Amino acid sequence: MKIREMMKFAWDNYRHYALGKNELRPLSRNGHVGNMFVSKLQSRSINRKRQDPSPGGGRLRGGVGGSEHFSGMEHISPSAPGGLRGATVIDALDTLYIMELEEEFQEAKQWVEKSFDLNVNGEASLFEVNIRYIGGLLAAFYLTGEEVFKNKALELGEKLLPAFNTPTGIPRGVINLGSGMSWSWGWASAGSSILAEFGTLHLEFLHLSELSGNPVFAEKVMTIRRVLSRVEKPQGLYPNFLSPVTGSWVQHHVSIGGLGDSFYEYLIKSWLMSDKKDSEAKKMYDDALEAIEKHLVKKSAGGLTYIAEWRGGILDHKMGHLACFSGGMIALGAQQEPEERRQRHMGLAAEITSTCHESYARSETGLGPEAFRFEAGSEATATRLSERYYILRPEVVESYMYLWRLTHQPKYRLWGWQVVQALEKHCRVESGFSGIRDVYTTTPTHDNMQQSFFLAETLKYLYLLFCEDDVLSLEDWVFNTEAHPLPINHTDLRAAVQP
Ligand code: DMJ
Repeated sequence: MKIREMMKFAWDNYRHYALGKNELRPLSRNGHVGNMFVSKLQSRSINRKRQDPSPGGGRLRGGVGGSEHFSGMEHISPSAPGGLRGATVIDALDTLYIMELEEEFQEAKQWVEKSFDLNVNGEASLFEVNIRYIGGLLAAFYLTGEEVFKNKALELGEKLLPAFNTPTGIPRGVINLGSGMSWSWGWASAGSSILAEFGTLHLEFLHLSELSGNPVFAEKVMTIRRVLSRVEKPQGLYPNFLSPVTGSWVQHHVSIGGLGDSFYEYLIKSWLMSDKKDSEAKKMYDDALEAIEKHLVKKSAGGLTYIAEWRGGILDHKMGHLACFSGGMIALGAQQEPEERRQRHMGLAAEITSTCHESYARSETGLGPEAFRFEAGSEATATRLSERYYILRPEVVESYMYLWRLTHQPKYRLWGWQVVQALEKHCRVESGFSGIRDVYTTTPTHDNMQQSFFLAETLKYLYLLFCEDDVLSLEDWVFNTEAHPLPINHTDLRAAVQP
């Protein structure tokens, strides 16, 4: 009931001050529309290469600067006048429905019916549109059976297709939804596409094909699968940057956190969603996890297990908050394994989740930093000023939810409840919830942003942590990477599109 109250509070404030905008700014009591998900990158210029949708076409456009790496997964949408709106409405739909916030769900649905305009001429991140909008609409359709959600999801899916017109079929990261032109992020090395972006389409696109009867969506993601399964992998690892033109890796940075994360998640969930028929996805997941265990999993001097990042063979002993989803993923994937592997993977999942819990427990606020390091004298804490913020992210409570459901050890509920209390104390402001700039001070400065994923994921996973297991049972549903539930699919679309 407490978490339901938090959801109502977050929604009511968004609706009151920012309905139709992408996210609520709870301190200034307004919303923002452009630059979706740009908050922590505001100071960076965007340098982007724009390319014609036709293979080989392309011209350079604007901008200076840019950044090779950033520590998050919010893939900045370049300033986007005329872009998609209402991210929080779409992200919140299924959470409102599941929590039986009936009146609020109807408000959200009405906005989708009357005001959600897909005929926009703005730029958008292929990845974000897929996980937040298409994922949110599909989940709302599957939960309610309301055709409006299905139709909007299909319409939006069609608009994304031109991004796949590259020599390899690996899509580019940014698309203009009006013209269909697409290009790569300027900060991505040499016009490359990002593993966690083009590798996080499979679940939604299979459902788009199933619902429309049009195999084109499934074909697009199976082409990506083909490129990835054939390309040579250094030590069995998947680097984060791939050229959509040549299909080869552009830079050897490997991470289970930002830039890589949900690619691994979608391999195991593709297998689960296919009712365990998609054995190719399972094999790719198993092989990837084996390489991660061998090369990236480390134990600190103080006994904490973590997953390091890899830069051309050199380890960076750092874990991003984003990487904390992996405890839940590994536990989920362990369930069907032979006993020895199951136990080993459940042990690994529990240890990683415990390390992520430590990153929360070792801060003054009880909330975890954006990234934490394992260096002499510092374990599971942020050592750089720029990594001390918390933006209402879900990954740690996501792992608590999976570990609770799969082990029923009470500590996961206890840890989840501690997060609820910390959110109430440090992030709840008069008109919504806000991220904080420094988890190591109890007089935190707020960032004035109520992220849409707080409603889609953080509050949903917390709620599910305290529900009975049959509420969105893991036997029947897989959660996309934005926590939108998709039903286990009994049609093997993969077989349908293979020659
Ligand atoms: C969400 O949009 C998704 O979980 C994505 O996969 C990673 N980042 C955010 C939440 O932190």
